[in-house]
Amino acid sequence: MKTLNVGMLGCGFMGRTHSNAYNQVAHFFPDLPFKPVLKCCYGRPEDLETLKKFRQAWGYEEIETDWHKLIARSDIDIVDVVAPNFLHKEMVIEAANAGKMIICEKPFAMSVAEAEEMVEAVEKAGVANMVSFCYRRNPAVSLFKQVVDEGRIGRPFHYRALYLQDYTISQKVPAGGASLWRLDAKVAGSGVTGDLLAHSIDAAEWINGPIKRVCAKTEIFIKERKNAETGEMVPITIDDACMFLAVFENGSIGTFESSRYARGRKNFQTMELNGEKGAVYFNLEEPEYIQFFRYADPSGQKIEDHLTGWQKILVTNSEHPYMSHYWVPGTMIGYEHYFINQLADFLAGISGGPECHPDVHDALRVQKVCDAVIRSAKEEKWIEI
Ligand code: SOE
Repeated sequence: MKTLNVGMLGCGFMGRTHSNAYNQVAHFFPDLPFKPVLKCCYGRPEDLETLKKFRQAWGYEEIETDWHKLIARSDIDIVDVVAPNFLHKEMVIEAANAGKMIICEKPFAMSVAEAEEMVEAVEKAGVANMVSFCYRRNPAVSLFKQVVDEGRIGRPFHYRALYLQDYTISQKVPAGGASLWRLDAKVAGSGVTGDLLAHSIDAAEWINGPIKRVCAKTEIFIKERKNAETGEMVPITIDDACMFLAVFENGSIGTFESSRYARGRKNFQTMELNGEKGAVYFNLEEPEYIQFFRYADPSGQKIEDHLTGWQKILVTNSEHPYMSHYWVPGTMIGYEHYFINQLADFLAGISGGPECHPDVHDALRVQKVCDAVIRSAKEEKWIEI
């Protein structure tokens, strides 16, 4: 087994999900020829106490408060970027120039222009890379794609995606600091479009192919918030909510909706595809199921009318994606396993297995759709991707 030394750039929520994956991956995917070693983690000097606790909790050998130094170390193999969005570009480019393998959290970049520069640097360096759109690695979402790829939906007509949360409804929620940097446009780039809809767009393009054009409406419900770090009232410019219509290259049409003001919804994510021969539905609040409506087999043979109906498939059999690596059929896995699965796919990719996606090119595609959505809302017109 070859060791792979990891340098983690960030020590927040995503730092935890990624660190757990490095610690767990060899337990569940023992055939992979790599053993990740949590070598060093980075946090800002002002977050030193958090960084020390993070190191202790996940078992990093060392800490670093200057990320340039961490990237420059000759003993680091993988640079894992889980810092706030505005840092992704610099970190990814510097890591590529240093010849490191790169794993980067979504949204990949703040804009298409940034993403293009990052792709160019990664291409030039020829380093292995993956962008973390973790929900693809939910076994039920993977089965959703498999069912579509097997031709069981037939000609697709409608793609429908929701991604709803409600944690910013109160005026008292500040902008900036800890996880609330997501409300600060300078740090996050966009609001729900980059933070939430990027997941929905990635899944949609993976399952249903490229989006051709979009028409969007965004809204900011609370226009001013206190900045958590300075205490000053600051204007809010990120999109609190976003809805858009999409036309896919395969001729189907889609609707996407996202909000942080959907009272009662915490991390509510659904996707549905309706086609000529069938339909598939996924809801993250029932993460181990897909629902499948069978109207006709891929051959065109119609199901007898009295036997048609929605089937709720429990995706825990060892024949289902990823599940043979876990427990016995009928037992569940959770959110953290999506990160373990994606890391396993990345490690399989660098050891001669199937090429790992989403890579920086797929992430650039998502960025193009996100930028087009924001532009469409601003200009109040359809935008071609
Ligand atoms: C925001 O609240 C957030 O943490 C996103 O940044 C993640 O990408 C999403 O999966 C869960 O919600």
